Amino acid sequence: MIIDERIVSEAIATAYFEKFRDSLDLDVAIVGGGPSGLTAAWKLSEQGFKVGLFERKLSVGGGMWGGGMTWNFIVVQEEAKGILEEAGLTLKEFRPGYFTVDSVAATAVLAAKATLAGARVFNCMSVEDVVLREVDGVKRVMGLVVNSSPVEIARLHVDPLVLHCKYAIECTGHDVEMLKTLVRKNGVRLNTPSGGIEGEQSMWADVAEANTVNHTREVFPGVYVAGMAANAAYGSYRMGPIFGGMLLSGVKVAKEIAARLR
Ligand code: 48H
Repeated sequence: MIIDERIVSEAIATAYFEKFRDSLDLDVAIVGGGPSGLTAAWKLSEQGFKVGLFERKLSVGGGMWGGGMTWNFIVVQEEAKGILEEAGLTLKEFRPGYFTVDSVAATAVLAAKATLAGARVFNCMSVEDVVLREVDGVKRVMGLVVNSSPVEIARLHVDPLVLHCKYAIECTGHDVEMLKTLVRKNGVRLNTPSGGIEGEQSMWADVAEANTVNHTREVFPGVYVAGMAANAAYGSYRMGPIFGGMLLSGVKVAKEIAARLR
């Protein structure tokens, strides 16, 4: 076979733009590809929903690759271990109820489950804003405003592109970036005690893990919050490198949105 470079370029351009064009009307748009976003993408896609996941960085996985302090293992508690087992991993019990797993394997497996289930992952794509509409006096998020991450990093003055979704999931982690933009630009009230972003508190792993799941919910019409962003939005604690709450939050948000979409 003689390789024609032009066909290689044409193949990539065609495949990518077909994927993007087919993602202009999503059931669910996920902002951020950390463990909570990847788990939500996997669980929604496997039910046949049209899911797009937008990740600023070149690699998905967020804060999970590095385990604790770059020592590349994570800990998962009893309640969440079944999620990683379902993804094909074997976990090792360190003390009763505390399981360790290689963080690179865990991240890679979640990325594989999400993409193989059909989630459209757009890495190197930053969400810079949302689409807002007012229907019957109620404001609602209807989509995302996205830009190429290299454009964002170089601070080039290039306009973004836009897509619509039935629901968006805020999974941007500690920075809760999408919600911050929504509140800053539109002065809207969130479904939080103060109506704003409560902010993350210091370390209290036990409470934080439970709250990550409890606070996974619709925070503004059309927007659910999951993972570390749920803690930041509702003012809970951090938990360090135990990841069960992130996985359980991804499962919960997928379940709740799936019920609404049906
Ligand atoms: C596109 C964006 C944008 C944007 C950010 O931080 P993450 O891993 O998020 P979670 O919530 O799934 O997991 C949190 C976990 O990794 C963690 O930090 C823990 C457990 N910390 C405990 C502690 O005590 O510190 O991933 C978020 C992802 C990242 O990959 C970002 O690059 C991405 O979101 N992102 N993508 N557009 N505007 N903002």
